[in-house]
Amino acid sequence: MTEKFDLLVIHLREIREVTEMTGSVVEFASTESAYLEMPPIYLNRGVVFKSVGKCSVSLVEVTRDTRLTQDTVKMKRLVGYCGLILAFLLSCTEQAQEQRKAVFSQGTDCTQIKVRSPKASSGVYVIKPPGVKTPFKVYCEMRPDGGWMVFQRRIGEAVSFNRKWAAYKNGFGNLTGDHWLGLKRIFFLTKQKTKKWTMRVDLWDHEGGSAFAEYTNFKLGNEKAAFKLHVGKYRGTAGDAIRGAYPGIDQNGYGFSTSDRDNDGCSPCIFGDIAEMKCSSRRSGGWWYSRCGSASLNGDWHPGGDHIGWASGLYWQTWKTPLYSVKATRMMIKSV
Ligand SMILES: [Ca+2]
Repeated sequence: MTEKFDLLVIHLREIREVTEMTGSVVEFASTESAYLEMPPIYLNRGVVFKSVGKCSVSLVEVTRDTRLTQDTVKMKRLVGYCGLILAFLLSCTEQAQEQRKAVFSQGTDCTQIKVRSPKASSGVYVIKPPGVKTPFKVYCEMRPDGGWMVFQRRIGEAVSFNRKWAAYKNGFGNLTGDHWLGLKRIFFLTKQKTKKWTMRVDLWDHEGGSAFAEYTNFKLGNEKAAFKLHVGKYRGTAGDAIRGAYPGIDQNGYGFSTSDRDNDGCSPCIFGDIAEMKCSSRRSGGWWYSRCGSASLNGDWHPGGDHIGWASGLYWQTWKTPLYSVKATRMMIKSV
């Protein structure tokens, strides 16, 4: 059996060797990858999927507004063309099709993968939550208490978190290092009515210490609701900074804010002699700021020795002062 795809269009500076592919993603020898979906055609970089067998690939170079007339290819008008555009006509063997099914069934989330394979190790997996069209890669932290899907990690300054709404919505960074998985994906996972989710925050300081906070019944609202944060009961050693170090700054129930999307409840907020309109301006990264609140883990990362005194740092005010920027953070969820 030959499976035919209509068309794949990607932006590349040069032709790369195709190393892996799935039904919807092709991975190249470099870090680029591209989604294949009809319609629409859309592009992605830095998200890679596991190999699902060998596929024959024939390259067809096309230019803007060119229409291919081959019977298996329908060229859509290319909008926003820049750089070299290549079209790949792909066909896979039946064997590849079988392998693809195997890869696609890695699970609906990290928790399910861990239940199915109790010895599974931490690492990058492909998941496909119900109702999500395109599977995506996530980092699963496999622990004795379950498989957790990491949606935020800070370990250094390799990736800037000073980004706008679209980036926080769609995700950025490297799954095995600093990254933000994307509000859209977290929303799709946690909106499932058949499951509840526990969210865990891990924090590490510069002196070798660590602390955690766990919340039951974690979920996000949709984009219209600004991905509103919802958490249930707290337990942990870091304190409940989501609800705040003092009354009136509860982040539970608050929408997400970025420098270009203000849902922080300050218009302005008065802190001593400072009137603040946008919590994200001093704290840089996006967060569920609630009158700025007392947790902020998407600000600027600061190295040890230079980690005290920043309003822009990574802080969890029920554990350390807001002027103490922690060394590393991790946020993750598991289904229960
Ligand atoms: Ca505001």
